[in-house]
Amino acid sequence: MPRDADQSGGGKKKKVRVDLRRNRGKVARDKGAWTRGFHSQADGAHDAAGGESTRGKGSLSRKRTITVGEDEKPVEGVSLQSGMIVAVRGLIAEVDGPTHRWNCTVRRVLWSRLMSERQPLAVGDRVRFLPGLSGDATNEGVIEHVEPRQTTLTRQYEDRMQVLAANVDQALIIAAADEPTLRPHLIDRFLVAAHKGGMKPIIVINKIDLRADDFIEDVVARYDEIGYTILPISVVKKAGIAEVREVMKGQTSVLVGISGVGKSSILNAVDPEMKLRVGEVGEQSRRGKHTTTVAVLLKLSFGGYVVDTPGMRQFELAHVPAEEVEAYFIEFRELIGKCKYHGCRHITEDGCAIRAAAEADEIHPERYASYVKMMTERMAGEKR
Ligand SMILES: Nc1nc2c(ncn2[C@@H]2O[C@H](COP(=O)(O)OP(=O)(O)OP(=O)(O)O)[C@@H](O)[C@H]2O)c(=O)[nH]1
Ligand SMILES: [Mg+2]
Ligand SMILES: [Zn+2]
Repeated sequence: MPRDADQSGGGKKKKVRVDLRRNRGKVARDKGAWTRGFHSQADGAHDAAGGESTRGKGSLSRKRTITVGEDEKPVEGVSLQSGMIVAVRGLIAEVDGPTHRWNCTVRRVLWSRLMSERQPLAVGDRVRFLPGLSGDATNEGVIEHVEPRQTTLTRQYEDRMQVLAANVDQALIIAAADEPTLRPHLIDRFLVAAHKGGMKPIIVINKIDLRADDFIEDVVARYDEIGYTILPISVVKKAGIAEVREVMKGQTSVLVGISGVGKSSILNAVDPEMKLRVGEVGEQSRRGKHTTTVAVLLKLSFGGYVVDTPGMRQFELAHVPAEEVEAYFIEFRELIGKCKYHGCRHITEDGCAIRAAAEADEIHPERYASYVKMMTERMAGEKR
């Protein structure tokens, strides 16, 4: 996989080759009946009002005397319903059911188990819940069961795991050509997380109206050459929006990236029915403000679903063991097993095929540097 040698020199501005290719290897997965009845409104934010606390042994939890197994048998004429979590706000999960949206708390035993497994509920989780039994509380329920996840996008955040989205097909990793500064290492971290979680990554470089020089071209080329779909776009110039819409169509996607790269702006551009709040011009760069505050699952008017996430500053990969990291650098794969030593970590070892390829420019040196940085971090983390 040779890399164009002439892409690194010169600071002269020139137009980025907007080589937008079709999304390869689309997986059309049947989401099942329960996803088809989704509401299109994004804003059903009823917030935490009226929910039963999942904490404490107060009168609230004692009021419900019915116990329910996980077998969906009717309990006093009420059976569990299926739904998908579209937002988690504090202790309340908003769940889209077959007919409407529910505000659900979580059965305390289930909550305890999820916490002990360090698997809090996430947007995209498929759940079964007991609809509210008290007469007028028609949109309140209690989650009794969470289905095993097909995919997860996870990061470590302040000593705990945060699942940003569950059961999505693909992660759209959003970066900006500028404002905030493009950091390819961060793209590499999101790529590792997407591969670890079992979803297909697609890279989007927004704001090419602000910067489109050799550096941007090199970044686009390095991912394109190893087989990723990478889309250089501009919401402001309305360039590349149709291609983003095309990769999202019929899929469930999650948008990730640091604050201010334009995740919400992109969604508003691909689907004008969205009307998500976006940051004021210059707001993020001055104050580091986060415009989107919770992850929400939204229905796309042209087919498919998307999770808009709040931008994050860091992306810790504590859930990825050091020995797995090499597998998530896709251009390393054909060289794995060709190093002199079994169990080579590809950092300082003699006869390392991957290090040699990086030195020969066959693997992009910055990709290799990203790998070394993540490995060093992971190895230090595992010693602790
Ligand atoms: N120049 C330029 N600015 C853009 C473009 N796309 C978005 N912006 C601006 O970038 C800022 C941030 O956009 P948002 O959509 O709020 O970014 P976000 O990634 O959703 O941010 P968080 O919700 O905080 O994570 C806003 O001022 C947008 O108007 C673009 O293509 N070019
Ligand atoms: Mg946003
Ligand atoms: Zn090696």
